[in-house]
Amino acid sequence: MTSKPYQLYYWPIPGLAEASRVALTLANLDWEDIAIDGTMFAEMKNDGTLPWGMVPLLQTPDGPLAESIAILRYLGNMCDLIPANPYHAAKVNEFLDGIGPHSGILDGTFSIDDKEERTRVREALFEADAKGTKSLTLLQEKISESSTGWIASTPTMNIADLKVFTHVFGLFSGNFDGIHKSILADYPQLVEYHNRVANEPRIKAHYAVLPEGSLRWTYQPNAFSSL
Ligand SMILES: N[C@@H](CCC(=O)N[C@@H](CS)C(=O)NCC(=O)O)C(=O)O
Repeated sequence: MTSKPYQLYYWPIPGLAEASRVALTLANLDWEDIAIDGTMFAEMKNDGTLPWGMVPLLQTPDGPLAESIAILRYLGNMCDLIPANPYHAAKVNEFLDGIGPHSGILDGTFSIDDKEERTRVREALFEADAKGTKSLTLLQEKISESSTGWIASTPTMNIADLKVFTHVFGLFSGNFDGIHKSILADYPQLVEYHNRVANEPRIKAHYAVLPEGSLRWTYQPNAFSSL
């Protein structure tokens, strides 16, 4: 077992844990990214390690913490990505709560075993008026309404930006059959937002060096410059 004070348990993909991984690094915490597999997940679920039976889970020196957004809020304090102004902080919370249904855009597709069927169902999500299209359209609108360029109109980047950035652009990594990066060509302001967050110095440094074949290429500057 690890001796690090903080341990993040999740599947070896960005997914619901990615914003918290970034926050752990930006907070300069001594942490370990623990990639679970199906066997480990079943064990953790059965032995009561997972408070709500799901991952991500963060083990902290004070005890376990579940729920991806609760984890992100906890870490947000430590990496200085929660605004001091109460209204700004509340707007960040509004976005973190509001993004919930958007995070589950692919729910129901993971259990489709047949690859062709899974691909077809996911492609349909991004047809006109379908769930994925509505989600990206709304998020683009929210970004366009921002007075500062950061999702919740805060003066500087905040944890809601970590969440929106990792969620939206994680969709297009190639990890999900049927979700093609060309979809983003219809969302120029989302791509502009991508460049803003990806070029934020701490984010840029975080993703500067990636292992061969990493799904996280979608978080690097200019990832979507050729759509
Ligand atoms: N609301 C939870 C949802 C977590 C969630 O859906 N986790 C999935 C993995 S991405 C899971 O553990 N699924 C296993 C199960 O439901 O048995 C959060 O945001 O942390």
